[in-house]
Amino acid sequence: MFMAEEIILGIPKTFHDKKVLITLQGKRLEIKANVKINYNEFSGFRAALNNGVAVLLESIDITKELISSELKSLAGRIETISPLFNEQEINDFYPHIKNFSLNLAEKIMSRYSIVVRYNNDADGIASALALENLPGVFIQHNAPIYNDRHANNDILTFGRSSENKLLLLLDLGSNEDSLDGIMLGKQNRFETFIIDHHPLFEAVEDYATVLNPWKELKKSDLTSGYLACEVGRLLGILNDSEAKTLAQISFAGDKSKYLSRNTETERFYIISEIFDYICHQQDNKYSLDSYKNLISEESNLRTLYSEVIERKEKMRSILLNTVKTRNIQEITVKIIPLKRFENNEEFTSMSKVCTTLLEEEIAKDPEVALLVIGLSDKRMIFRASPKLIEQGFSINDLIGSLKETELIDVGGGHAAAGTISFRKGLREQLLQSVYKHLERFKKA
Ligand SMILES: [Mn+2]
Repeated sequence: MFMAEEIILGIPKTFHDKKVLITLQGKRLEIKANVKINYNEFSGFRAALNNGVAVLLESIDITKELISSELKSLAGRIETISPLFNEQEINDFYPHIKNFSLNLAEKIMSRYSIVVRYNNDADGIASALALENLPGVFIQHNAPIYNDRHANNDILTFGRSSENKLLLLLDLGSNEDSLDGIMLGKQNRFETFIIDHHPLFEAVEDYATVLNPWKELKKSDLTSGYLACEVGRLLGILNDSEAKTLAQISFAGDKSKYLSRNTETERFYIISEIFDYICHQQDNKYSLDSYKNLISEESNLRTLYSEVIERKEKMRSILLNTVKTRNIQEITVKIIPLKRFENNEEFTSMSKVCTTLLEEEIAKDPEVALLVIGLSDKRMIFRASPKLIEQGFSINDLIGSLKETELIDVGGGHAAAGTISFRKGLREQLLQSVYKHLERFKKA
């Protein structure tokens, strides 16, 4: 009989003191489930036994009955948990988070192989950190969509086995342009779960289990990082104090109304800016662990933050010299030629360039109705000021109307931010369509 300290299959504690059948080097063994089992990159489960020797477990036999009884007790425990933050909107939405968590728990208990793809920004990273104790492979996803190229990649890398596979998309996947990738995954036995807060393309729900408050709230303030923190808490793999930190980093990163900047919260804004900065570096060597370590390393934070500030300064001076301004009705449009930045190795994130200009302009005049457009031969990045959004403007609507021109390949975003890509040569035509949309918006 093997015995050890800890466990378990991504849902720590739930199987504690249960007897579990395993096959170990060809032998069937019954063990107490208090064995620390770590999932190892799809090669199998590794159990650290109490003598300290790691053994590869070939299979673990967990019966349907065991799972359903565990799910029942998890459901009971979840019933008693209330949200991290006591807000009406959150309380109303909370049952959706509980449901999603139970669905996810069932897959984990059923030993699905898990691939987690998290968006490359502070919110995406906070989401991944909230769920890092799930037994799976975590991959930073450097695109706002999950398309068929990504799906093919996952099918090639992880799809050979006949096991059940789960793809968990964090802070991405809800939009129309992700539908094909998700469908392709489904045809290849990947079940997709999504935690996201970008505008939801409802057909995605036919192919994936989606946690996204957009449908109910039509707003993105409940960030993916916050939602993932609640899921982590409900599953018992994240404690409240870590959850609070990560949720607030995600609020800061996505400028959610649930956090405002003051001396007490400054720290979260600094961390989110650093995450946004380092995750875009071309030779990004940051693993989830190093992101996590940064949160508690005061001295590193300061060094990195001064780098961020320095880089922003440089960006500012280039911006001031290159931006073109025009006015359409009462809307100010500022156009940034991205070429100037794309050739500069320091500025790997063009979206950051656009956000920086937006923030600068809002700092100068909080009441400015401003649309920032980052422009290159193949893409446009949009950022809208709060005042413009207050007037009813939405970048998502703008992109919708650009899609009607059939000039763009992919595009998506929320009210305040979005990106489109298109073939070379269509830039001027698209820019005219943007102006037309702005004129129509003003008249409406
Ligand atoms: Mn987000």
